[in-house]
Amino acid sequence: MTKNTILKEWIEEIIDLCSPDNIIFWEGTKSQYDLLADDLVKKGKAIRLNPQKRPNSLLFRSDPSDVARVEKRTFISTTLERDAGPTNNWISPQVLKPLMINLYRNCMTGRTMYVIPFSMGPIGHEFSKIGVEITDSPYVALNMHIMTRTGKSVLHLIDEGAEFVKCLHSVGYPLQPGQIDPEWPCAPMEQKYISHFPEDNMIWSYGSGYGGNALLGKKCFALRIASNQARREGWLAEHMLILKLTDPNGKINYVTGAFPSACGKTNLAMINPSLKGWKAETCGDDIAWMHVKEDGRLYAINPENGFFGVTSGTSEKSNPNALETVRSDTIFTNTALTDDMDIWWEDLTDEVPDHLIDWHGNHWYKGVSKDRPDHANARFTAPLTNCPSLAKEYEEAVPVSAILFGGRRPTTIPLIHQSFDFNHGIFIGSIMGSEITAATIDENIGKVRRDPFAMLPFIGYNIADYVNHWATILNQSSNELLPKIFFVNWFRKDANNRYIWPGFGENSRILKWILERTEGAENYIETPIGFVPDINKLDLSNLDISAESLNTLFAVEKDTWLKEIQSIENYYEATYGGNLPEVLQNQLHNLKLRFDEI
Ligand code: OXD
Ligand code: MN
Repeated sequence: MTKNTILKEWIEEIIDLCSPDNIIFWEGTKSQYDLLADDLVKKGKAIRLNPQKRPNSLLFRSDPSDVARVEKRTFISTTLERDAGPTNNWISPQVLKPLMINLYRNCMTGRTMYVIPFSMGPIGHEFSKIGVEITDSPYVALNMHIMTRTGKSVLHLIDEGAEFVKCLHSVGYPLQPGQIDPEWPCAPMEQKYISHFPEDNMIWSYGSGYGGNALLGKKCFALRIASNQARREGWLAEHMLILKLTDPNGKINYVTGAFPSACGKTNLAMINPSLKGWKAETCGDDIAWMHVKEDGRLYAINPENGFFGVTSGTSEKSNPNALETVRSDTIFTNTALTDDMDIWWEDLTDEVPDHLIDWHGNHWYKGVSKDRPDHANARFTAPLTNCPSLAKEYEEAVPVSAILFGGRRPTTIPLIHQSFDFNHGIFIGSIMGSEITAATIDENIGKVRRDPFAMLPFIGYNIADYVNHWATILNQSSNELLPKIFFVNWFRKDANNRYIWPGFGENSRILKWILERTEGAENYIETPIGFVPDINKLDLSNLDISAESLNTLFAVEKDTWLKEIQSIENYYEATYGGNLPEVLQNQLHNLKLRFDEI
């Protein structure tokens, strides 16, 4: 089994507690994956897609109550409530552990327990971390096989004494003899707990089988627990894509980017540049672990081994590389099924099929059925190596030239601006967010929902400490050597409520300007909020865009910004109260002064 006594004892403890019928050690082989996939197809838990169209691919349909991450059931359990901070749900470990132990008692009866050793980051890499997930969900085992590096070579490191994060997961649906197992077992909402114990390097998840609630290497480990490890060890665990850019002269740069959901993070990670001679390649689409190395530069590595992407909105126009990525060897969850046993989702094709099986498993007819046939949070799980734009450096820590923060802001924020320095960049990260639109039923239309650093649901400790931790990174290096920090907003609208900027491949024009800035080009004008492009120095070749549109895209209006400053102050007060980090106090103060001067 294993020579590591900590692992051995933990497995025995969980067997005693959860009483599984069988135990399987995940060895990470293709044959083990195929065997389990076949078994699930045979049992009616998964559908094998047409091998001619979508080789080695499966479709799963979840319970309608279990379709996304559940933030209200996600907890940071620290001894002191203060350490979880104002943005997390907190329960004392003294309360939460006994409560969850009661739930876990005999919860794997009638089920097989999978023990999955996994590495976040390439196995044995200096920046990688190890975990072991114990789960009673075969769906989780298959997904973890794609999303992480698993199997014997990880176990070998654990045998040699490597530390690991204990990740315990159960769908929370024990089976009594003769009881029929539903297609997607899970527990009712009030029994779901996605719990993190950063003081013990431990994750306990109960009651959900979906995505980030259950694939514990991803948000739970690589962001919430890792952000704690990173704070202790002096690095950053961030919700960021990593993109490699090669200019027409062959010069290579890497940028990372944090965007709230629905801002096109995966699309940017797989961008096809419209600018001639430019090449973009993907290192990661969701998570970056970043360390300052001896040379003073910040290096980023993708801890994941796969993509767990939203299907909705992914199309030949928005992201052809993603479509290529899911051609084979992919798990789909909650997409629709076509008559020829392939998958379909809204936006996949212009032509909507006449008949589908929807994500509930029911017949769906074009023009007749009322609801959409796929779920808005339907997902694909695909290996990184499927991606045609994957950079050859995807298993390396790469030096970052620029960090992009973004948001969906129809007004106020220009298409692009650069912070004056690293601390000003931290300020920009702290205020990012998206404007609430009519698409959401919300009385706050027009107000901004802040999602600092795109990490609001993922910071595993007190947000004030998190911001202060970012500021300590500057002490490890200097403004000159650290990445330059930018705010991009692809979503500025005109007076007729139309997006002004064409987006997608045209975003390469902005990436070009950003890289020129990182080399100190005189291609900007200074405004109170930072540097915006000098329009004459932005590459707009072969782009049909009016001077008026450009003016709106880069406008920094004093009146609007005075309102924005008021909104930031209100947000800071509501979130941090008297605990506002000094770096943010100073930056806000300086911003006000700069506006006073014009
Ligand atoms: C994700 C998310 O699933 O950010 O990546 O919610
Ligand atoms: Mn994400």
